[in-house]
Amino acid sequence: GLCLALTMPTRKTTGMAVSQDELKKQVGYKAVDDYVRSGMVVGLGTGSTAYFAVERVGQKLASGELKDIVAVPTSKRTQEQAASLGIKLATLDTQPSLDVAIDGADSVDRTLNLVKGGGGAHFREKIVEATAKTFVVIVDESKLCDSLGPHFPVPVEVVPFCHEHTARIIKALPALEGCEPVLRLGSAANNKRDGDQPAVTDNGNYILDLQFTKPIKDPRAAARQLKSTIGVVEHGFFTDMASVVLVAGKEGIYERKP
Ligand code: ABF
Repeated sequence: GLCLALTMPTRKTTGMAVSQDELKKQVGYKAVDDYVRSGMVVGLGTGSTAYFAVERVGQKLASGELKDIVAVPTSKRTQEQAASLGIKLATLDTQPSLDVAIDGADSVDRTLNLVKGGGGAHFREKIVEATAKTFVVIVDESKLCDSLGPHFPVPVEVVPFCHEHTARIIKALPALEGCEPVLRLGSAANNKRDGDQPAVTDNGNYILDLQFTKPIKDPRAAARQLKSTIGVVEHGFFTDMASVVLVAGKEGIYERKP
């Protein structure tokens, strides 16, 4: 349920609307301030909101407010950003359990099931975030939706070999009725199709963005059916994973918990 805990009123800036970028910064910083303590092993997410959480960890290490942080990044670009901030990096091979992971999302439904992967990093995000004791999702209000599907196309990472065959199989899955799989072109970091070649993920695979015109009735069934489809590496449904969702709205930041 929605537990409104207005914790930080959005800074009033002469009545001007607070930009989406400012909202992302506020919620990224707040997640680190509220959930990251010295000595923790932290999963660092990917995307323009998670970017600010990474920035905040770097800032607090530099100021001495945080010490002895080990971070596990969820993409090459987060790894580069964290390294540039002097954050000590590790992988799940040496850090099998994380204290906390912080990441963005593309859609958050009423039961806090997520769609992620707009940034093309959902495989590494999911393998990292599944090991975290606490998974903190950071979003601005534009990510909230009544149901998954039409709000944001669901990314699915697939093996390049016979990806058109895999797309046909996905299209016929009962729980994904009506979906239109579209091969992501151009940069893997967004679904804006800014190129004419297939996008390639950090893991060397392709991405199908599943477009929906009708709400997905059962995201958990959709996740199960995708996961058992040969050729699918990982899908963007993150069901029953979020421990808490921090939402940056015009009235301030509030938390939602399952
Ligand atoms: C990442 O956060 C991706 O899974 C998701 O696409 C992204 C949301 O992007 P942004 O925060 O830039 O809106 O974890």
